[in-house]
Amino acid sequence: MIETKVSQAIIGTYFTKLQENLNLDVAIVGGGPSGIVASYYLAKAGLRVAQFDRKLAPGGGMWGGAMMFNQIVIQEEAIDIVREFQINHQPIGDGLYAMDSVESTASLLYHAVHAGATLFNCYSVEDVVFKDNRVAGVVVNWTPVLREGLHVDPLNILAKVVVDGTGHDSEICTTVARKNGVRLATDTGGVVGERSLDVVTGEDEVVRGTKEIYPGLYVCGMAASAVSGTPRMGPIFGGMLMSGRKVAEDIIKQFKG
Ligand code: 48F
Repeated sequence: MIETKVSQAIIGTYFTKLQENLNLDVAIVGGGPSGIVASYYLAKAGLRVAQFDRKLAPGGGMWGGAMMFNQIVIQEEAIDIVREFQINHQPIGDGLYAMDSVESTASLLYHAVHAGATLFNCYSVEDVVFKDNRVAGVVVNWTPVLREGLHVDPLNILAKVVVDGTGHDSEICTTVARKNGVRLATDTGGVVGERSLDVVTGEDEVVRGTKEIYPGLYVCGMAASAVSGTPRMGPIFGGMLMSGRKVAEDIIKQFKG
């Protein structure tokens, strides 16, 4: 009966996908633009990468443009990434381009999946696996379980490297520092906290702050700004894309020398 076949196909293929992703090279936490770009370049380099986002629709803060005007701005420095993802872009002068935020987000997601990354939505990463003073994986649960406050244990997914791409709250770095009493590679040893808006400084420093913040844990995107205490930048997205590419390049170097 087709009714049974539909259910069997969904259950069978879903659990195969989950089983295949229990031992990752890289687990990306957060499906914002920086994390998706990282997934794309990592998968393209042949690494086993999965990305976990707590929302139904990954994409983070990119879908909404600015104040729900669904356009974003990108600068010349990131235009090669925009071209790689085949996103339409309209020059607006001064080395800046405007792009449709929905098309941009959809293109990032499409290319990441086609490069070989696996996306898991509705997954909240509530903790990490921490072994021998290294971050060694993620602890995941269904977002609705956490929202309902149900007493249900999570599952563990091992990863040689974890990337915190959780945006403004830098949730994974915060959790690692708080739960394990360790020092992160920041001025204070903890999460410094994002500063108020300054576009030029913010865009430069988010890329500079994209790094391994603790053994086994990298940080990208707004999480990198929050951890290192650099300014936010608003709806210009070049820094996010370049941060995603940089974290991927650093990790690929670590794997392939
Ligand atoms: O914040 P977000 O879009 O990440 P980003 O790559 O990009 C930031 C920009 O969108 C924008 C900006 C640019 O100038 O300022 O804000 O830094 O997306 C973060 C994603 O992480 C998910 C969350 O649902 C969102 O989609 N997320 C956050 N914490 C968790 C998580 C968690 N613990 N587990 C799973 N997903």
